[in-house]
Amino acid sequence: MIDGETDMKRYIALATLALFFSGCHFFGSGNEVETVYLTNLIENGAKVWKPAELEAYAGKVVFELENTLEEAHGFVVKGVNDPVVVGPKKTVKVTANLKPGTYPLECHLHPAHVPSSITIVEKAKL
Ligand SMILES: [Cu+2]
Repeated sequence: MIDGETDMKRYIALATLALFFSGCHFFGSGNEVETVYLTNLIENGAKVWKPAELEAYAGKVVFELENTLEEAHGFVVKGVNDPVVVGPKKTVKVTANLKPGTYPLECHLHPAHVPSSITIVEKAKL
């Protein structure tokens, strides 16, 4: 009974925290860092970073890169950051400072690796 209550309190605390962080995107002060998630996998026989298209606000963007495959893959925000290698079955975080525009997200290790793209938009001024 006591254990159940503790679990419930823990759950509520976590749920509140999750709500707080998910709300940041809309109500943030403008200084928070946005995180986007990309997963590397095989789709119809091709190596792809998914999703194919991402969107984020201008400023610092953290790319959390999950490589689900058995070989290393690369990641570069073209024209912005240095290429990074994500090892087999590894997750790596890369931070890039991005101005408004659309940037290809490429694997520099495999020319056939299908790129994704991210569109950066200016934060709305209230
Ligand atoms: Cu690759």
